[in-house]
Amino acid sequence: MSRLGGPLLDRLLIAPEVSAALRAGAPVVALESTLITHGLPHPLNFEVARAAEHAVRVEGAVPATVAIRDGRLMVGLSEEELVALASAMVDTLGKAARPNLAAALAAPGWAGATVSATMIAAHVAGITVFATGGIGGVHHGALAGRAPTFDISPDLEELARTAMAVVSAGPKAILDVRATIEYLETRGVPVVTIGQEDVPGFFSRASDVRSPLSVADVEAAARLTRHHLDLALGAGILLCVPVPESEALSPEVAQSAIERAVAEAEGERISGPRLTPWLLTRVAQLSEGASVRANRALIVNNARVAGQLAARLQGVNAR
Ligand code: PSU
Ligand code: MN
Repeated sequence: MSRLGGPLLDRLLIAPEVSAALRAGAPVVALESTLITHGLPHPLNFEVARAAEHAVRVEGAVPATVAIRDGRLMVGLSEEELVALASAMVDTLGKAARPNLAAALAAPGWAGATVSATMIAAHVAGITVFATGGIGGVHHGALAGRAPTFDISPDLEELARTAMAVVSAGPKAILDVRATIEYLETRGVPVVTIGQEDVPGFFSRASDVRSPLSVADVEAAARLTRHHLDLALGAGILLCVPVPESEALSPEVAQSAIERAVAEAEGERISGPRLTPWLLTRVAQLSEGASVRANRALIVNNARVAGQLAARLQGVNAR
């Protein structure tokens, strides 16, 4: 299996609790931080980050929220650090992914780690389970129309090259979900949905996209993950968990807000790394906060499932 390391190892700052857990072979779950810095409004972002860490702990695993500060890839944040990250002004904050990792590490201050940057840090640290909200993917218009934008998230390439289990509620519904799933197939990334046949629709449980693989429960997901990682193919595995029923949006409500937001973004020529945060914020306004409640619920739920998965992978008995 390809393993990052070397110089990047020197950039890691692993929290004492996390490194003790890794040395002991105890379950650890990495959590990303762009949803804190760019995905959710303050102060909800802090509450959600803390609730996600708590959900991991309840399952007997140690949370390791990943972020960048002053040239270091931090793996595991203290409560004070989480407060500082969550309350920093968004225009002072970078959004670190593989393509701009060097720039983000060279800049002073905090940056949120997207899925790709978090996978890199977690992999170097020796963590195999990671929870996010929704992964990035193929944006609408990336591949179609007269002037395709080619806006495809580095998350997908990272999943193809870094061996790790990523727990999500599917690709974010602001994306072209069907194209995203096809892209992952092309790049050799297994996509496994837990508990239903379709890929979850992020804000809603349903989508009209069939999941390439599905399993009944976390136990079965853990077995498949173990098999996949043991083959050392190099790629990650994407596990998809539907948003909890109580906070799920109906597909119609979600779809109409998303369609309008996507059209407006095009009209305003929003592009690049700004696009995803812009769309999430706009969908929140158009759904009168319902999308944010769904986002919150799915992030915490994914952290819980990732905790269960990590415990099973480390051979720790389920509660
Ligand atoms: N999940 C959420 N909210 C988010 C994200 C995930 O519920 O904001 C972030 C992740 O960090 C992911 C990023 O990597 O959005 C994708 O950004 P882009 O489409 O620009 O690659
Ligand atoms: Mn992009």
